[in-house]
Amino acid sequence: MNAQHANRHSAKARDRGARPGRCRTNAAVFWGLALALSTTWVGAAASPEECLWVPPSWESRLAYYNSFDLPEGTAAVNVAGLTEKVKVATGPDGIGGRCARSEQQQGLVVSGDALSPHRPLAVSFWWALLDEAKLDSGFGLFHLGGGSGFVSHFARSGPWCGLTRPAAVLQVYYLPGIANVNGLYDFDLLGHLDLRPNVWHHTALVFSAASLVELYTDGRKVWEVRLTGRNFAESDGLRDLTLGGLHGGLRVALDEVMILDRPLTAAEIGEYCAAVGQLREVGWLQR
Ligand SMILES: [Ca+2]
Repeated sequence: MNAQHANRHSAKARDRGARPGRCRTNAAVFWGLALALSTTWVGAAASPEECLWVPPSWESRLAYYNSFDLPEGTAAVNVAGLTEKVKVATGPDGIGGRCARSEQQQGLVVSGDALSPHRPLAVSFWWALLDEAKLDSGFGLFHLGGGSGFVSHFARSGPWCGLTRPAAVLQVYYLPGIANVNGLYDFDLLGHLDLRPNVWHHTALVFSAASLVELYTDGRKVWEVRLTGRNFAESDGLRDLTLGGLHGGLRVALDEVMILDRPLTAAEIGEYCAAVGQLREVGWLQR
């Protein structure tokens, strides 16, 4: 069955025509090997030619996808109609091909009603620091706001929180009726994650049942919280998403940003990260 799926996907890739040869070849190999690594991939729905790097079982629920490989960093898929609020600069050396590589302390900013976590939502992206992390360093990865409060994932050090090393935090704050969450889940991120410049990591935020927030780093669940007080609501106005670029200090490169209108499971995220990691190790993905 896996071989059959791999062949079907390779045929699809060939039919897509205008894609540059290197990318098309890599994509066919990529998902051929990914299928070999997993027994849970399912057949792909029809998709734009730019979706070659998206796991087949994710494609039909893809609301937004940006690999930063199209001219001017344009999103390949944006069926959610998200507004891109900041023009991202792109550069080489992404996890695959080009990446968002802003020289300013500003990340990717998209906005739209589809981002409200009162509905199922998953955000998957790769990131790498562009600057050397130090003991007083901080950087932002995920910030969903726009209303009265926010959901934010970042690393921070400094006297504001009594921390002497960069700590990893996921906060849910200032949403009336929801108890504030200060998910300080790793007091020494620098000691536990390779934060050297241009080392790529994967992050996924998964929202389900309007009340459960799960955080994954490099394919492994590192934290979760179930809201107390009430669930997320549309009236919270959470519709502005920034990836990278907040909380000062270090610049963050981004690649392969995917937003889905369904939760991703731990198995799906783990398999995706394992496939990408193994293919990079054997040199199939452009470094
Ligand atoms: Ca890319």
